[in-house]
Amino acid sequence: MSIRKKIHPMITITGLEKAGKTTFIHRLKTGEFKDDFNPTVGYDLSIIKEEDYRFDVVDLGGQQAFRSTFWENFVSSCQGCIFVFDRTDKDRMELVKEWLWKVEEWLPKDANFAFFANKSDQEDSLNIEEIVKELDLTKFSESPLKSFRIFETSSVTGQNIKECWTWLSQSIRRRMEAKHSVKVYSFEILDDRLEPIIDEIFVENEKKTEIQEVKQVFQAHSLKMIDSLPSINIDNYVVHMLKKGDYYAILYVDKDDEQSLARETGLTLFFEVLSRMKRELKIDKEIMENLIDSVKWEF
Ligand SMILES: Nc1nc2c(ncn2[C@@H]2O[C@H](COP(=O)(O)OP(=O)(O)OP(=O)(O)O)[C@@H](O)[C@H]2O)c(=O)[nH]1
Ligand SMILES: [Mg+2]
Repeated sequence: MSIRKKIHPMITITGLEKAGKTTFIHRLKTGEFKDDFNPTVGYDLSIIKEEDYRFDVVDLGGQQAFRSTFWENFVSSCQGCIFVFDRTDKDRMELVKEWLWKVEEWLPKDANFAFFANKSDQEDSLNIEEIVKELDLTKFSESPLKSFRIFETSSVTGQNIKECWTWLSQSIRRRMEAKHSVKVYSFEILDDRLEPIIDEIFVENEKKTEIQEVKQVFQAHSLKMIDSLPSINIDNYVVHMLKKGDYYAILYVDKDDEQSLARETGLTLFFEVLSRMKRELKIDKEIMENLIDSVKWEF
């Protein structure tokens, strides 16, 4: 029995106003250059589908008002990010630097980060050495971000537009596919007196005996810690404790699985089961198994 969380990778497009973010998205989606976009107000979302994947692309407004309100929220939860820099914009280097490094700080450490030296078709533009120096781009070698690349781009000629997208989308896909799904061995829901309402084991035979033992050990030594500990390790398992209102959920997963994903998916299950309980729907093992199966990655 395994759970995979429903997720569509999100890519954020950052950069000061007029850097060329909206024009880039249009070029990427249509292969054409269009030069009369209005400044983006707030942000625009677009969907890019590739085989069975769906990428949600957030084109963020670059004006100060939007930078300081929307950016952090999107950037801090995306899988990939592009910072578009207009290489003819020589007078705003300090401001660009300030926001570039804010984005670097907000980004999840495993996200891919692409820097666009955009409008490369323009003659009067900064060369790469100048850009690297002025914006401190060499510092990315010390950044905790695992993956950073510079692209010289142009939405007029199409230079590096596809190449960058391929790099981003392929890296994100590879990373997602490599992520473990979460194996759920057992799931319990307890009421406020810690009495079980639901208690299911999703494995058979020797494994079932092993899990039963782990559950006994947990009950003997750790159940009383339920209000103070998020999770504990028992042998080859991790037991996660979740609370919502008057109810508790306990999730038994493999210690080799990614535990943040385990917690998130445990919560998804917990909410689903609680909402069924509220509607007074019966929940047996088969229904639990179907619920677990339904919490899959969906691209
Ligand atoms: N020469 C040239 N001009 C570009 C390029 N990309 C965008 N532009 C022009 O730059 C201007 C701003 O482009 P937008 O795409 O609207 O900029 P933006 O980053 O979305 O701006 P905001 O929505 O205000 O944040 C437009 O006049 C575009 O035609 C490029 O690669 N080369
Ligand atoms: Mg725009």
